[in-house]
Amino acid sequence: MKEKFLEDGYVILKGFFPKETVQEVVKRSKDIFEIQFNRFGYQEDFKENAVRLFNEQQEVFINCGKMIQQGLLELYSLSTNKRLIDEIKKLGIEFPVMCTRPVLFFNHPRLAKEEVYYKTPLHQDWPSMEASLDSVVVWVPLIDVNEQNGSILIYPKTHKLGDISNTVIGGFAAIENYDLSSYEEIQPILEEGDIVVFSSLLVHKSGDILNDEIRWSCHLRYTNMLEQDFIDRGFPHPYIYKPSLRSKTQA
Ligand SMILES: O=C(O)CCC(=O)C(=O)O
Ligand SMILES: [Fe+2]
Repeated sequence: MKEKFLEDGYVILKGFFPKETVQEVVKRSKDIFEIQFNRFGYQEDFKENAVRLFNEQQEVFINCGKMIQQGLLELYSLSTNKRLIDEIKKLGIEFPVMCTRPVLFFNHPRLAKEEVYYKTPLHQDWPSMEASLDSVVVWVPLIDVNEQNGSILIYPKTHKLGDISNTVIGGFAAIENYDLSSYEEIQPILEEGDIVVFSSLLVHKSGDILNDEIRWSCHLRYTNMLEQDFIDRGFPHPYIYKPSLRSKTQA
């Protein structure tokens, strides 16, 4: 499997997590939103309530997202799952460390101010991570995904091109005007529990959401502390996490 991973730049592991494990991540995320829906007396289904919160209480909506991103325990459990870490090690990441916080997406056009917030452009993750050259992304759909609800699009073997990003779009190291016509484009059809592990240099983007569903997924990124190039670059970490002290500065 490692040879295929190194050759294609990705591997799909069917049924890797029990369905209940990934369902729980969605449920607990929704529970956080529900607390605010209740506060405002919203009584529609989750999607309608979320759209309403987004339109009427945007800061609260964003804060719910931040709390989930920052520390939803089920999301962290998934990221540190022993079987997952063992699998990553088998792919050659001898000493994996999470080089970004886990990312959780709940994508829907009506839950975003700009397209890039629900649909990532063609990009590579590596330039924004600056992690080891063999660093990996674990893409975990939290619902069944397909071409209707915007499953990820990946371009096998493009990791061998190195860093080909040439612009930044919404924080993503995007690729514009690059001829990828000789590469295959695949959009995996995946069920809850399936995962895709791909090289952080693999070119990918979000699919279009053609139905009206919220597309839930999470993305976990691991660097290899023992990769020589990463060691020689002194373990860069380009992410900034800091408090805003807003209540003081706005007083
Ligand atoms: O979930 C997706 O559609 C793509 C997400 C992604 O590429 C990223 O977060 O870097
Ligand atoms: Fe990405």
